[in-house]
Amino acid sequence: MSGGTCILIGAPLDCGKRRRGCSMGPEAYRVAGLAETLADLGWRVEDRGDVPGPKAPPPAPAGQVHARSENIEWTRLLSNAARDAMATGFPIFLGGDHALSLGTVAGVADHAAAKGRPLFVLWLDAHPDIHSPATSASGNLHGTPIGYVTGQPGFDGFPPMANPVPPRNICFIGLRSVDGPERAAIQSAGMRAIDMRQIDERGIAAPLAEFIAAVRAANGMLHLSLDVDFLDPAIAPAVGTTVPGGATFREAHLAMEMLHDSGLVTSLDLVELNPFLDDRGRTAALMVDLTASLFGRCVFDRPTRSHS
Ligand code: EXY
Ligand code: MN
Ligand code: MN
Ligand code: MN
Repeated sequence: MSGGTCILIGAPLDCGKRRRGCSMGPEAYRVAGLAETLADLGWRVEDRGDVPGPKAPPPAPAGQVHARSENIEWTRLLSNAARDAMATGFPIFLGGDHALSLGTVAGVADHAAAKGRPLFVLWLDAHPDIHSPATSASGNLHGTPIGYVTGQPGFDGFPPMANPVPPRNICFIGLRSVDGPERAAIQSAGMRAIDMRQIDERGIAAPLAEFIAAVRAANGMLHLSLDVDFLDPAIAPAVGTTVPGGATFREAHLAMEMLHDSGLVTSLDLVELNPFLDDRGRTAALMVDLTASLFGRCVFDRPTRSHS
């Protein structure tokens, strides 16, 4: 897996929640050397700069999902950017908070549908982000992208999902903070939901390998959405929604290495980095390091499946 074109797209979306800071995420990845790291691995890198979306409005009153014009505009802009980038390369969206995935996954899903292939989504996150505006207690849109991309009702004003992702095509790994309505939604839809206890008991390799096998069997395309809070806060403090007991450095790298070897990943979100909360850039550096493992950095090469 090298020699293709990575397309960096800054998505400084910062209005999916109240705490500010994710708007500085795209530049932090650039300062941390993401483009140079990918080029060193043999990839052509095209940095398209930041999508010129609206600045974050003042925080909404508590309990109101940030389904306001700014987020709706971001969703439209990012789905267009995703569709466009998928046509010529491997888009890497530099967040920005997880509300950016309403648009990125929608656009990638449209591309996959045009190709006649199913889209699968791997959600590496402490949270399933499967709320809809009707179930969200916090009113924060970054807790709803999976609700939106699976076509749940309640996203009034947002572009309708033309190609909803089937819940069976979604795999959560790293869960350890799940609200009541989210648990109900996951269980009723029979979604793949790997919480940290399963990782403790089975390791990350076994459940991830099962999901990879399902994607391959379906000739699927795979969108990876990596939330900083998937990682243990001790190694990744720069995120506003830390939850103790996250993935270790090696669990995270093993996941990336396995995904690289699968050859199935075709798009990536890096989300929720808040440089304002970082410790001398070490979280940004770790996210770049993990991206390097996803794009082929390894000690010994292993046979990589032909890329989709
Ligand atoms: N489930 C909680 C809520 O909906 O407010 C917390 C969501 C955190 C979302 C971060 C992006 O992962
Ligand atoms: Mn390779
Ligand atoms: Mn998230
Ligand atoms: Mn999260």
